[in-house]
Amino acid sequence: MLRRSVLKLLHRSASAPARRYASTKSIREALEEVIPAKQAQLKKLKVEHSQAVLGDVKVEHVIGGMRGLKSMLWEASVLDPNEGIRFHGLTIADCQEVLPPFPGGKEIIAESMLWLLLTGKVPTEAETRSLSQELARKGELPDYIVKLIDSFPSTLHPMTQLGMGVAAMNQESAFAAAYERGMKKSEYWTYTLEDCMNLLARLPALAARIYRNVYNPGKPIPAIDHSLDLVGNYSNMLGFGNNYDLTEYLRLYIAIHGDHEGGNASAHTSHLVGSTLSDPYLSYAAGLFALAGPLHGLANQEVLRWQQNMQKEIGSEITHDNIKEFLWKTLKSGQVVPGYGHGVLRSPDPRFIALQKFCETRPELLKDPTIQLVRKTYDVAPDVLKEHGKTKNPYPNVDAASGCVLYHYGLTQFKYYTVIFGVSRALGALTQLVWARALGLPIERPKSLSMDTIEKLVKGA
Ligand code: CMX
Repeated sequence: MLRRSVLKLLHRSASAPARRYASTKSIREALEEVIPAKQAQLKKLKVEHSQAVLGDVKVEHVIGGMRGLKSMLWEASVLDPNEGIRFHGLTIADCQEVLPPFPGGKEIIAESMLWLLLTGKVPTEAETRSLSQELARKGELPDYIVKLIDSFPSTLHPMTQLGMGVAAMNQESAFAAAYERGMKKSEYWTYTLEDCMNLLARLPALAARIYRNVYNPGKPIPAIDHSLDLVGNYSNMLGFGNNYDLTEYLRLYIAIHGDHEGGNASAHTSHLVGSTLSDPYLSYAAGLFALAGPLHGLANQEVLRWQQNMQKEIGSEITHDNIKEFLWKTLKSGQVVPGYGHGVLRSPDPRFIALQKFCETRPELLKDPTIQLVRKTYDVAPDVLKEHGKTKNPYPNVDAASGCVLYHYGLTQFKYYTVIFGVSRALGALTQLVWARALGLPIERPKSLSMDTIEKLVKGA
C-alpha cells in the first residue's frame, strides 16, 4: 500500500500536476496537453544535437538483422537486456501497483496501459472507466467486415484473417479521408488517433468473430456490454465471460504484452508502413503479418505444439532428465526451442515471471500438467541451451508461458493464440503511430548496401 502511494506520488511529481488525478479528461484531451512539450523536445534535439553520434554502424549490423543498432524513435517503452521492459519508466510490477484494474479485479487492464503508453501518465479510475466506455461505444463491427470475415474458409489461419479484417477497415479511415481533402500536417495526429481508437475498439469483436467462425461455427456471439472493459468484452465474446480467472489472465497478458520497444518486427513494421502515411489500419495490418512469423508472435502457438509433441513422446512420467533429452533432440534436429531466447533480453523475461506469479496464486493452475511442464522445462532448458552454446539468451521469453494458462482454462485452440497477441500489441504499435504523426516524423528510408559495396567500403577503411 505504502509502495503504491509512493509510486503514485513519484510518478505524479515527475510528469504531471496533481490536479490531473481528480479530473476525467478524455484521452484526446490528455494527449493535447502533453504533445507540445514532446514537440519542443524533438525540435531541440534536431537543432542542438542532430550531428551527435549514438554508436557505430558495423558490418555485423548490416548482415545481422540490425541487432542493437540505435536507429529509431519510440517513446512509450524501453527494453533493458537484463531488467526487461519499462513503460514510460514503470516496470511491470510498478504498473501492477499503480494502474487501475477493472472494478473488483486485480490485474492491469488494457485501458489503463493504453493511457499510460499514449500520455505517459497514470490514469485515474474515472479516466480509465471513461476510456472503457468510449471503446465499448465504438466496438461494433461494421456489416461489411462481418461479411468479409464470415466469407473466409475456416482453414485460413486466424492471423491471416485478423490481418485481412484490419486492413479492410481502412475504407473508413478518417486519416485517409482527411488526407484526400487536404488536411494540414498539424492535424495528422488527431485523425490518426481517431482511427487508432476505432481500430482498438473493434479488435475484440473482430478477433472473437474469427474464433467463433473457425472453432464454434454458428454459436451466437454476445453483444458488447457497455459496463465492461475492452478485455472483459473480448473474453465474453470468445465465450469465456463467466470464467473470471481466464478473463483476469487475459487482462494481465494483453496489458503487459502491449508494447516491447520499437525494434521488434511487428512494431517496427507498423511504424515503417505508417511513415509512408498509410493509415493506421493498413499500418497495423502489416505489423500483424510480421507478428505471424514463428520466430516472433507465432512462437506462442509453437510452444504448445512443441510441448504436446514432448508429452506424446515422454508419456505421463515426466522427469527433468527426459525433458532434457527432448530438448537435445529438438536442438540436434536443427530446430529452435520455442519460447526461449530473445533479440534483446539476456535474462528471464519479466513478462514470463509475471505470468508465473499469476499461476502461483491459483493452486488449480499449479496442478495442471501443461503448466507443470512449462515450469519443469524452465528448470532445465537454460542449462541445456547454454551447453548448446548458440543462443545469446538461454532464458524463457513471454511466449514460453502465455499459452499454457489459456489451455488450462479451455481456450485450447493454440493456432488462435497469436491473435490474442495481436489484440494486445495494438496498444503499443498504435500509440507510436499517433506519436509519429504528432512529432512529424519523416518517411523511413535507411541505406542498403550490396556485398560488393560493403567489401569496397571495408577495404577503403
Ligand atoms: N533455440 C535454439 N537455438 C536458438 C534459440 C532457441 N530458442 N534462440 C536462438 N538460437 C540460435 C539462433 O537460431 C542463432 O543460430 P544461428 O547462429 O545458427 O543462426 C543463434 O542461436 C544466435 O541467435 P541469438 O542472437 O541468440 O538470437 P536472435 O536475436 O537471432 O533471435 C529469437 C531471437 C527470439 C528469434 C530466437 O531466440 C528464437 O528463435 N527463439 C525461439 C522462437 C521464439 O521464442 N520467439 C519469440 C520471441 C519473443 C517474441 O518476439 O514474441
